[in-house]
Amino acid sequence: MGIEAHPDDPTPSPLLGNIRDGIRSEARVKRPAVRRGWLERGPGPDDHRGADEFVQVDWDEALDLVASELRRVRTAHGNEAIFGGSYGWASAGRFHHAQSQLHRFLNCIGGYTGSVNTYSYGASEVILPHVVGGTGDVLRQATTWQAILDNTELVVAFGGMNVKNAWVGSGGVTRHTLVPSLVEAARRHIGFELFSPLRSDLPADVAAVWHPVVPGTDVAVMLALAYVLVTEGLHDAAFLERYTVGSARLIAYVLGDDDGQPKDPAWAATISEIPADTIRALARRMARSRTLITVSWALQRTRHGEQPVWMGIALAALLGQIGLPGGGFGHGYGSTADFGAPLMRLPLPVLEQGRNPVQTFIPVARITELLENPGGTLEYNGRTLRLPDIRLLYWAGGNLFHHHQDLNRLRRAITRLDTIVVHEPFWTAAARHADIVLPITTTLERDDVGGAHNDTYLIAMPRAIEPFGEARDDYDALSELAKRLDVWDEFTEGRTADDWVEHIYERFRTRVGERGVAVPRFAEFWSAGETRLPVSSDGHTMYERFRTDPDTSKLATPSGRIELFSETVDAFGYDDCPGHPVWLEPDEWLGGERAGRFPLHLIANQPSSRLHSQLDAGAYSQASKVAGREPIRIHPDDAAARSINDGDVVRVSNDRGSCLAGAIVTTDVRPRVVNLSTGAWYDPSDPTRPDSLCAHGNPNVLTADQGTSRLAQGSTGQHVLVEVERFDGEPPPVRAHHPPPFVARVGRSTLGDPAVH
Ligand SMILES: Nc1nc2c(c(=O)[nH]1)N[C@H]1C(S)=C(S)[C@@H](COP(=O)(O)OP(=O)(O)OC[C@H]3O[C@@H](n4cnc5c(=O)[nH]c(N)nc54)[C@H](O)[C@@H]3O)O[C@H]1N2
Ligand SMILES: Nc1nc2c(c(=O)[nH]1)N[C@H]1C(S)=C(S)[C@@H](COP(=O)(O)OP(=O)(O)OC[C@H]3O[C@@H](n4cnc5c(=O)[nH]c(N)nc54)[C@H](O)[C@@H]3O)O[C@H]1N2
Ligand SMILES: [Mo]
Repeated sequence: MGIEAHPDDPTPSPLLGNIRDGIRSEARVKRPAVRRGWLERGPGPDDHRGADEFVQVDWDEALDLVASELRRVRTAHGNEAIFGGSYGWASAGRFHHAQSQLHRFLNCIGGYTGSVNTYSYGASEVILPHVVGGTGDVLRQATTWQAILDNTELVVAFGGMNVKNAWVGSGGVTRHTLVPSLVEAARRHIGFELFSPLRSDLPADVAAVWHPVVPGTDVAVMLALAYVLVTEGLHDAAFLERYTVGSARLIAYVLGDDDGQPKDPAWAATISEIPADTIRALARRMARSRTLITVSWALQRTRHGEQPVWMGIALAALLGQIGLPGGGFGHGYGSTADFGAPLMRLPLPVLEQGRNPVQTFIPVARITELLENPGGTLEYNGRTLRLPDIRLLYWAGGNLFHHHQDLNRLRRAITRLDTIVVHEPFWTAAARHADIVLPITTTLERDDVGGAHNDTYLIAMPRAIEPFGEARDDYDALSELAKRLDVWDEFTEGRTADDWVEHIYERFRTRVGERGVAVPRFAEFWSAGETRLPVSSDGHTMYERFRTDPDTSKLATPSGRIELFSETVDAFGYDDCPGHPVWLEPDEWLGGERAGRFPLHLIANQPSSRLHSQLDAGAYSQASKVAGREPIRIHPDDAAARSINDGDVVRVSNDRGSCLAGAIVTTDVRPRVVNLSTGAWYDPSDPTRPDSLCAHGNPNVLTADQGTSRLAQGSTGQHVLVEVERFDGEPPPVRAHHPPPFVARVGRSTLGDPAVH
């Protein structure tokens, strides 16, 4: 098998280097498998999940078991006892999108308890509608790179624009353009001010001024910038008057009128370690330049993550440049590949999921609380959610032992369940903690059509290799279950997978046709291999129309304007997210009490060597490991104080858990900050213990499972306080990419082969 980049891609993604050997790794699920304890004792609470052996069974038996268990749970507890949130990225392809498939199936059988929002920008999804009336403009219609290159003079980037993140885009991306855009920006002498604990959040070719801010304190810096603008008369009062509400309340807070503490540069300096003079000079420069303020998604994946997003918008409003070409606010540059690309604004082929009759849901990152607290309640965005009693967890296309926080707590929480069903191509930790695992094909093993918002190509994705082992498509597995549960007609509508791919393409063709865009018929598209879609706007600036006419192009907020004070949010009465942006001390930060016990701030960001946990066994990801473990970057001063040398195995720990990692000593991270990215497959060295050391370096054994605030309840996985020490002695082996132990079934021996492996 060979992997080649698209000929039109100026800078192909190095992550392609994971596919070839990753896709056929030893970690593939070959046959359906059932956890031994579940097979012997039936459904029910069990603390052996993740430590038990598996019994391989044939597809018919596995499907019969899943179908009868779904029937039992539905009858005994109702459909709301099935959690089908099933969060995760799965892989590219519009039809075989695992989550859509599962949701459609579960809707056919009466519904499920679901989840809302994402781990990516869970806080933004809830705060943005209160502030600017929705998420679409900010997250889907950002100011394009063309507008930035042509107009912007200064980019103030909180969290930077790390090019490693732009190697991927949700749904896929054909042309990777962040690097050429940044290079061109540097050529045009656009200034970059990088606020980040990591220098690598902008590439070295961009001569950025690096402000190594204390993690979690950007809001203090933003408030102090606002303080300088207001006290020196540099803010745009006319803009505030015409386009915003609540600026007086925010300004009173900035000046310290209500709490006696002016949010001046000296105050911010003590919190953020950014010198007061630097803040003052920057504020003045921002006021005299066409300035774009960007906030990376990472900043809101932290405690009080609503605040940097809200305050970033407020700061841009004070400058009065929102809606001016290349000015204003941006949230996601350098977070994914499509950000700042020309706008397309076309519908894509989709698989309809149907309607879910069950009303219960959680904000996605509250999964552990849901399992721990049946019958309890959860505050969320002005509501009190009731937490149902979940008996069956059904996951397809995500890895909750990758994405969720405080994995030891999650492991305890899943012991209460009756059954966990996971569809997976690989023996990930999620699969290993399941009761029934169905082997699923990867993208390369099936026909599909690929496309993404703001990507200008629609791609035919013909099967490139044969399905591995007994792997089947999610669609096949669910169709078989649908047959057993008497909803086959409804689920399949009588179509094969191939029929569906053509069907969703043709429906897309009709829908874009209604907008005057002609694309070829399916057969022609399929044999050409791709079709190009027209770009609707290349030089777009976010909120241009609103700025031109705020009365006819009102925002969908209660006031129709940007809300710097929100009556709605204020009325919720949340002390962790009041009515205007504020500085709130996080629980885990270098200035807090907890730093006395755990003195290093760990940044658990996205990995540069893979997409989340996917294809971790692939060559590019493996080449990044240090001493066989996930690399942790540490400043020379912090390393020296702990006698840690480059290449050493270290133990990273706090009171929630511990893991091993391989040290890289570098001045790319600021002192007292360490960086261990997510995605090393969770590898408890003793799976029978609930708090076992992870031998491989998964930071989610350390992170806190706590919402951003009662408003959004988003994930806060980006930040955690830890201690790091050199690990002397023989480190336990990394076994995460081996399949779990298999045994032959005891008793009833209807099985074919006894255990292999
Ligand atoms: N500490 C910390 N944690 C984080 C974050 C952080 O910043 N810090 N970031 C968070 C973010 S933003 C995200 S988006 C999440 C990502 O979390 P996930 O999206 O859950 O992570 P992936 O590793 O992409 O998991 C996708 C899984 O789907 C499987 N898969 C692929 N194709 C198919 C298919 O066709 N069918 C089926 N059934 N399965 C398939 C893959 O093998 C893989 O195991 O992680 C979050 N977790
Ligand atoms: N290669 C690769 N690319 C990816 C992904 C992947 O897994 N691999 N995942 C994709 C997904 S699902 C998502 S949601 C996006 C996520 O996009 P982001 O959330 O933007 O990405 P991260 O890498 O988690 O964080 C970006 C940077 O923010 C900085 N940062 C963290 N905390 C702070 C802080 O308190 N202050 C400041 N100023 N900076 C801080 C960190 O240095 C970090 O490198 O990435 C996408 N792109
Ligand atoms: Mo994400």
